[in-house]
Amino acid sequence: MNPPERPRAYIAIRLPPDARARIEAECGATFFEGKGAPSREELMAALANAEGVLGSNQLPMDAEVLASGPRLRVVSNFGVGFDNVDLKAAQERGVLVCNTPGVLSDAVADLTLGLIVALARRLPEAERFVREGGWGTRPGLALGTDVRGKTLGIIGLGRIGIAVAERAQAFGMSIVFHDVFSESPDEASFCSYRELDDLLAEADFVSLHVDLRPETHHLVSEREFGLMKPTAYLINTSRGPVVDQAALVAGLRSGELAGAALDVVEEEPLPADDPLTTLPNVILLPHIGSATVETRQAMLDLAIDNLLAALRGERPKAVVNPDVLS
Ligand code: 8YV
Repeated sequence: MNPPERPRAYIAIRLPPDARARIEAECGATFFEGKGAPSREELMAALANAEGVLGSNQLPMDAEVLASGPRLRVVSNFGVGFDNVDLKAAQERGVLVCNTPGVLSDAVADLTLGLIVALARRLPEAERFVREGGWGTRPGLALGTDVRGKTLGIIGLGRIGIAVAERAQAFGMSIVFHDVFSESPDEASFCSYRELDDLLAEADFVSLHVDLRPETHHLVSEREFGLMKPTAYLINTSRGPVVDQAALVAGLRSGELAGAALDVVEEEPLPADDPLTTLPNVILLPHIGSATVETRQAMLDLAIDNLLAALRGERPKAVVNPDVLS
């Protein structure tokens, strides 16, 4: 009697040998071996006989791509965000969507506090000053500001937002938050709820921690920048399109806000000629919120766990659309 056919998976990110071996022990796997990510055409061709796919959350899992995988049962995102997947189409096709929540909250929160301090103490400017031969606090090297005693406004108080609040509390900040799902999350009794407009008017630092969905697209735009203090800073480690980038550039140029730190932007990679690159009061990072050795290992472990569990017909640890299971 022939052994049962092993499920087939397509792995759309480069993996270390041990991770590949873990997958191949249970699946017939095809691995993307190129640089970056597969093209749309490569992805659709690879999904033709795949039951599972594991990839970064920049993989365009829209309705057409999902339809190119008639046997597809699970999309396992290497990341917590899932805005790359058409959830409606996945639901209609009975495809599970999995992500990696929780394991990257500390890494993103650490980076967020790092950006708050970098903005407050003008670290990039000071670093450039030393490289150019400067030292001390020459008149042109303006002083920074204290973080202690300032107000941090967190938009989106989920796992990452709460991890940021805990860190900010230790830095002596007052924390206000706006969240559309809960006005009093248990873990955040030390934070105060604010309506969005009130948060924007009150905060010295505004940090975005929402997922990208239609309701949060351009959540912060011209009107919102007009409500912020001219001394306030915006930090975005969530998704680029949550911010109306053209309005941000205009606001930074006109002094509606003092500066910004962006780990994510509307078009990634950021075009070299993007106006943001010309602004001295902007810190730009290449989407490295989860980019630590330990965190990326934990994300990969969880993404593989999710993939293999789904292919075994078991409930994965982290499911975005559990209705599919019923
Ligand atoms: C990326 C992220 O997943 O987890 C997310 O949603 O945006 C990041 O952690 C990571 O950069 C891999 O693409």
